[in-house]
Amino acid sequence: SARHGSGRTAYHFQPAKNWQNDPNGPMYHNGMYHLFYQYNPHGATWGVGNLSWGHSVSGDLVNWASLDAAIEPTSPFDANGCWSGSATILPGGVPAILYTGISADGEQVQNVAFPKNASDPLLREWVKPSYNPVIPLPADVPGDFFRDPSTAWLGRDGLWRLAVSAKVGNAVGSTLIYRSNDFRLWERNVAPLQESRAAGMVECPDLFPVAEPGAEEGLDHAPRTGTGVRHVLKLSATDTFQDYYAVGRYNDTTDTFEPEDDGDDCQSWRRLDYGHVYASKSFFDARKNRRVLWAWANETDSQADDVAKGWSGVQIFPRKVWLDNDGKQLRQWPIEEIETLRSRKVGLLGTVVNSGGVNEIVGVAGTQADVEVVFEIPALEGAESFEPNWLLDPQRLCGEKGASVPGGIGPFGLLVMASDDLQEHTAVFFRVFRHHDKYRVLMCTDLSRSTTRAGVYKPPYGAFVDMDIEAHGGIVSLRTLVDHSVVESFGGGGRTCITARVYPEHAENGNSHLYVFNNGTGAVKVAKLEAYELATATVNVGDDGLIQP
Ligand code: DQQ
Repeated sequence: SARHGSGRTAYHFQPAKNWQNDPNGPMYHNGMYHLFYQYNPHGATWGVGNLSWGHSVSGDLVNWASLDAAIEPTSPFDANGCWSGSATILPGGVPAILYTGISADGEQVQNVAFPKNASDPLLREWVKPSYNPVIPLPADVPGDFFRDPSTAWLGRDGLWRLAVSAKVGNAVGSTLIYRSNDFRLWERNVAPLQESRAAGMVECPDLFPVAEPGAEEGLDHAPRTGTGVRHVLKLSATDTFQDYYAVGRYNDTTDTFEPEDDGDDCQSWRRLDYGHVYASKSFFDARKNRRVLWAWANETDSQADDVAKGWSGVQIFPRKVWLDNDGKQLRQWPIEEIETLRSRKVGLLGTVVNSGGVNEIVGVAGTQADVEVVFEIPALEGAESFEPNWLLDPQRLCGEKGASVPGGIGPFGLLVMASDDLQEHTAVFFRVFRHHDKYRVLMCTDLSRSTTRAGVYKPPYGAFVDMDIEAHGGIVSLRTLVDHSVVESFGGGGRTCITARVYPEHAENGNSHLYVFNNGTGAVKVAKLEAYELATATVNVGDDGLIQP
């Protein structure tokens, strides 16, 4: 069908057609979720000058109704585009939007917008006060390097703060703080929140507090006197087109952020996802007391393909994020509402996959699936030994030691989006190495066989899973969401995430298979496997009746 042709997704967020990029201003307000997004209403490419804020609402973060664009480039302070920004719920419950406008002069400035009618449950119309921009371009920042205001928060002194990305002077990836007592007049703090001197320009800053290690609830931005609260700073780096985060301490007096275990350059921090996502943004979901993350996953076929199919770009399935027990890394997990889409289920329990084994998981449609596996390694001693320089480039290691290269323990994992003859498949797998007296777990998504089509980007993606597999009894888990052209994987309980876009030829006609495989020398046990077929969600197909707060 047209819906599923060319990799169109069934339960990931997409507008009905055209280009989308960054998620903007996600929020929960009056029983309704809102997602805005960078949208070109005129076509399937990023259109300089016509970026608008697309707008959709949902009662459950799964099914979405599309509304008219919330903000369009119609004013002198945004005539050349309405770029990324964030929502803030003001005291009293009325939301405000802060966003970057590309002015009639081509300069990046920060603007504010408010609901026209705050009692409209869908917040359909937004007004841009004529006093915009609220933050003009500073004298020491070039005109095209000042953008992406964050959600604002109140300090203990009663002043608002927001973070915004800038290149200050020469090639400094700075995140600036502005303060205000009325949300209208903003003053820059002398010190930046953070500087990544080795990075050219950073974008889309997201600063948020996290609960104590291991606690899964989210925190809002309420001012806190406690000293125990850690914060996470996420930055998107233009040099690498990747999202990085550090766990650290935010000082609300100096308005500065210090990573706890990482250096100053964000490009050396952990990545939110070791696949293909960018410009992520989180929000506090007061309905379920959790922090939810969105991110853009763009196409990896050609621009001509995008024009032909009439759309480009998806959002990741929303993820809950929290601080791991180790206090150092985030854990990410698909929000539980995905379970409302689960239909057919098949499972395995205690199956041993011997060396060279490829077991098909029969009974669920392999194009829309949610697969959770718990692998158990009976004997870790069989692990290959690890060469220290491999630490530097896990992605390369995944390329050299792909799914078909035998090892000691692993490669073992899943083959998804596989054709009848296995000519096409995407491999998501682990390999375990011994490094002195420790074990290292490598996670890979290998796209080299994902499609027989030419002109598609098919890299290996990879990263280590920061966990002690020995202390975990030789157990490592994998969850993979498959949605036509999206393969989104969560290794080690969401410690390492890899999102990939795939364009298998065979899937155009429907039939796709799922397998568990093991190309290691040692046997691997599937302690538990549950695979669910997922129903198609209602995503921006215009059925407003479905959306109930
Ligand atoms: N995309 C927006 C910018 C942002 C960039 C423009 C990140 O505001 O910096 O579409 O993808």
